[in-house]
Amino acid sequence: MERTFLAIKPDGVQRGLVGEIIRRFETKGFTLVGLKFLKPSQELAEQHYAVHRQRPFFAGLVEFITSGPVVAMVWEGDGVIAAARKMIGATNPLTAEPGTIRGDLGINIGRNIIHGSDAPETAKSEIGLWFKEEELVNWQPHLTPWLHE
Ligand code: D4T
Repeated sequence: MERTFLAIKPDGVQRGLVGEIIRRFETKGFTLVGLKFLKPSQELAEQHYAVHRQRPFFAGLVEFITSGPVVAMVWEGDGVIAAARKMIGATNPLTAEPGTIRGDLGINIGRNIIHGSDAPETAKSEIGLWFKEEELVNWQPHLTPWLHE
C-alpha cells in the first residue's frame, strides 16, 4: 500500500488549521499511520529541504519551518502520493485552485500551510527522515469495505 509524508507547517498550526486539514484526508478515505507534533531541528529542516539548498528562499524556508511546531504525518492509501498533492494544490496559494487546501486557506507562497511528498522516492526518503519504522502503525480501518470494492 502506498504511503506519503505530509507536514502541517507552523503557519497551519498557528492558524488553528490542524483539525481542518486532517479532516480532509480522513474524510477522503486515506488512513493515518503516523503522527507527531514537533519543532523541527535545523538539521532536520535542512535535510528535508536539501533539494532547495541553492535557492534564494532556502534560508528563510528553513528558518520558517524551524520557527514553530509542525504536525508530521504519514498517510496510506492507493494513489495517496498524487492525490494528496492534488488536495494540497499548487505551491502558490494565490493561484492554487479553490477546493484545495492552499487554494481555500492561504494567500502567500512562503506561508503555504502544508507540505506533501511529490513522488514515490521522495515519499520514501521523507518518511524515513521524519519517522522511525516503529513509529508507524499498521492497522486495518473498519471502513475499508465501504471505501473499496
Ligand atoms: P512543499 O515542498 O513545501 O510541499 O512545497 P511544494 O512542493 O509545493 O513546492 P516547492 O518544493 O517548489 O517549494 C518548497 C517550499 O518552499 C517555499 N517557497 C517556494 C518559497 O518560499 N518561495 C518560492 O519562491 C518557492 C518556489 C514554499 C514551499
